[in-house]
Amino acid sequence: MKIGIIGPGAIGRLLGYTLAQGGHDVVLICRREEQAERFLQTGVTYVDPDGQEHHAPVQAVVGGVEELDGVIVTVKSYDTESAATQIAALHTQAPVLSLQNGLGNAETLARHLDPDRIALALTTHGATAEGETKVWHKGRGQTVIGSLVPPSTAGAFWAELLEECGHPAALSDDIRREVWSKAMVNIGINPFTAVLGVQNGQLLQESEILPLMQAAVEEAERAALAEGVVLQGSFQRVLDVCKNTAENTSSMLQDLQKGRRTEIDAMCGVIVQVAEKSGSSAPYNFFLKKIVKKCETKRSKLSS
Ligand code: KPL
Repeated sequence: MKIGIIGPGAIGRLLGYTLAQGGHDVVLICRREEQAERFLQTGVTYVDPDGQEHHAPVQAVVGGVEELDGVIVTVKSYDTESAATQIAALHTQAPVLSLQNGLGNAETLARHLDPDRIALALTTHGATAEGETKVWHKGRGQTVIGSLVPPSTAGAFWAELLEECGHPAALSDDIRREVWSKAMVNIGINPFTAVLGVQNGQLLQESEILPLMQAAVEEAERAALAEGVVLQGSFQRVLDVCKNTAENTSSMLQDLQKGRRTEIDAMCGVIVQVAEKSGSSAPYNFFLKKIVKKCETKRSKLSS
């Protein structure tokens, strides 16, 4: 099969390598010519969890590509709109898989594409990009996939494809709930680590901060309910993840450290919007969004 991947960062490269070594034609859809050229020259360089380096040839383009059998979207949440218009312009009805952080990505894709084509995935595989073409597979995890609109077959298509390539993928019949549940964990951890400049485990030592984390997560749970998603015990999951990923630098802190835009809009920003839509407010999430945005501006000024 011929599979396009929009957004060849760490997860895009990991999936690109997996599919290419499974015998598929992988087309990495890049934003920059230099990166596309490097992929054409060297393929994807994959470093497995034991530190062994492997290579897989891939195609790479900037812009459109014809006759795809599937499209994977791994761009940052704030680039989903542009990925959606790019896919809509491809004139294909192939299934689309969003493997992205935060809330609202599926809804953005569904504004441009037939919702029956769309599947969502979450993964706990640890991967880090290096340079233009390399990916370090830091830790094996789990991938769960589901159709945006069950009973469409989009989710099963992707789960089978990845399984065949040796990447285990569990099928969920309520992926929307899983996405919201993961967002609760991100809301409870990412902005706090980003603003305080600490690793995930350090939050457990911050006794004045824990009640604020809890308030933000409970507020987000109420927003989930307003969207018809019933979640309970999210704050306990936040504490468990802090413990289990104690040494991790959250993706939001990494973004700030690199002077990049964060995905705060797709986390606290969506909670604020949902609360407003349902006639209430979400002051903790509003404040977290504001303060992370301030940090973004400061950091990007420092790094420019
Ligand atoms: O997903 C994460 C992130 O950093 O974005 C957590 C779960 C917080 C792990 O670091």
